[in-house]
This record gives sequence, structure tokens and C-alpha cells, in this order.
Amino acid sequence: MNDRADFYTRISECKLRPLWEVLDDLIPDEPKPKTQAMLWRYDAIRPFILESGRLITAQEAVRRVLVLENPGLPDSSLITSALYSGLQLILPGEIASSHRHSQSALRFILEGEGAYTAVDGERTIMHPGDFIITPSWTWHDHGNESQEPVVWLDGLDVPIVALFDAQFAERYPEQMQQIARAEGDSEARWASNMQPLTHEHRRRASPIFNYPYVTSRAALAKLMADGMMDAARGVKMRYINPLTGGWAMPTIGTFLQLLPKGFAGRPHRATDAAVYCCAEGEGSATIAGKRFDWGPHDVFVVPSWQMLELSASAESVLFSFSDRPVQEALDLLREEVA
Ligand code: GTQ
Repeated sequence: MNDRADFYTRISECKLRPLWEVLDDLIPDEPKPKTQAMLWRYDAIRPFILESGRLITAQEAVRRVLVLENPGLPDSSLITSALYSGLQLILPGEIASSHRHSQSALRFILEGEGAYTAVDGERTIMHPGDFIITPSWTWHDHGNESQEPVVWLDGLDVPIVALFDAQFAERYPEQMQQIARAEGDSEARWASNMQPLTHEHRRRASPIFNYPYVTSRAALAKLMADGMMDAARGVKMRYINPLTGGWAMPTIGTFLQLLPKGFAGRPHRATDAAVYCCAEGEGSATIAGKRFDWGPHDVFVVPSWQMLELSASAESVLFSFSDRPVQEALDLLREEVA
């Protein structure tokens, strides 16, 4: 044993280390996520979000966001080991100035009508439940010309981009980017089950950047009324890039699901840790045996490979996002229904 300890010390000076001492940590038998199951109650954190609006302007903050930090990942500013999430506030009259970065971002609107986001030369007005994307390296700024505070959930692939040391960011020379196309242009061009005869769209990310809640919600309701029902997930759909049928963004998979009143879902698990946000309704998520009760705008996180059991006491809609597209692309994804 002493021989070994002495050997380890001597080789460490040459920046070497014996694999046999760390093999189980490097290649565990199954996922051992640092990410912990957790729920943030919107009622409890909303006062802090509004208080942040009295402490700092959107302009000074650049992005006035309270980051949802996972207790298993202290000082990381991360919600899972692969994803960042936070709650962003824009007060009436404010602008979050234009910038771009290699990280991809999504927004899921929680409250407030009438704020806009501009992405890549086009504006869209945001309504509660709308799902909006900001693909990698697209200019984006947000503004609130309404009379009420607007709050949304942000999701970014910060740690995925950091894994590759591929971070770039740039400030736009002015507060707001130049608008190049009329509002609704992308929707007409790409979201009408048609596409322009000649076009150049070179990104992997979807050319649609606002997926309105009214449209997605109506699709789920129609399918449920017609009998679509998964025993574990209710009626769950994923948002797509209409040009490819692939994910809306290459690194973050996004979903919307409808659970009928009285739903008691079968336990299921997958290797993609997921962030859920309740759009409407109420119910519970039992994660690895621990129960979390959720209601409107609450956010909860399900770590990789932990059993999730969803139930709903009222008809409910859950938005969720995860790193699923990356795991699929790398042949890593595993999932099962118990
Ligand atoms: O809205 O551009 O929560 O750049 C974190 C970084 C939001 C944004 C965040 C960002 C943004």
C-alpha cells in the first residue's frame, strides 16, 4: 500500500494519475447527477422579481434576471449540469438592449401582455404561454411598451457551449437592432405549412421564432379530445423546425404537454434532465419518490435518470426543455416507462 502511495506521489509530479483509483467515478454504472430535484414556487419568488425591478434598471443590468440555481450545483448559475435558466423582468417603458452570443436561448412567457422581442431583424409581440427562440449568434433585444410588468422564463445552453470553450458575445452598437422585416413575416413565410419557393435558410435552428400558445394549446386540446393519451406523459408534443422536422434549436429540446384533470401518470425516466414550467392548472411531480406540488408558473427540475410521476388535479399544461437534441445526436439518450 505504501509502495502505491509513494508511486502515486511520484507520478503526480509528472501530471499522471492511476486510472484504477478513479475508474468508478469516471465510468459509473449509471448516471450520478449532481443536479437535484427542486421546485421554485412562483408565488414565493414573484415578490423578489418585482423587487429587483426597484433595485436596478433593465438598461444597467443588461438582462434583469434572477437565475434559478440548482442546490446541487452551488455557485454555478445552472439549473442542470447542461442548462441555465432564470426569470427575466421587463418593466413598462424599458428596453433590454441588443446583443448576440453563441449560446442559444429560449423564452417561455409567464405574465404580462404586449412586450416584444426582436430577433434577427424582426419583432414579435409576446403573450403568456408563447415559446420564443433566440438561435445562436442572432441579435436580440426585448422591450416593454405595455403598462404592466412582463416576466418570462429564460433557458440557455450555457454549459454545453462552455464544454467546448466556444463562447462568443457581442453588443449591438445601438440599443435596438435595425428592423428588416415586418411583424408576422416569419410566421407567414415558415409557419403556414408552406415555404418560399426560393430561400436561403442556413441555420439548423428553426426559422420560426415565436410559437404562439393559442396554436399549440389548441392542437393539444384537439388531440386529447380525439383520444390521444400517453400513460406516462399525457398529450406531449415537441416543438419543431418546420424545414426539417427536427428540434426548434440544435441544443435544447422543447415540449408542451396537456394532462387531463385526474391524470395519474406512470413513472418514467430519461437521461435528459428537464426543466418544467406550469403554464396552467395544478398537480404534482413525484421525482425519485419525493413529491413536489406545482401550480401556475412554478418551475421544477427533474435530474437525469430519476423516475418522474406526473399527476394533475385540474386540467394542466406543462412546458419543458432539456438537452435531448444533443443526447440524441450523440447516441446517448435512454428512456423508459416503468
Ligand atoms: O435575454 O439575452 O437569462 O443573454 C441570460 C443571458 C437572458 C437574454 C438570460 C441572456 C439573456
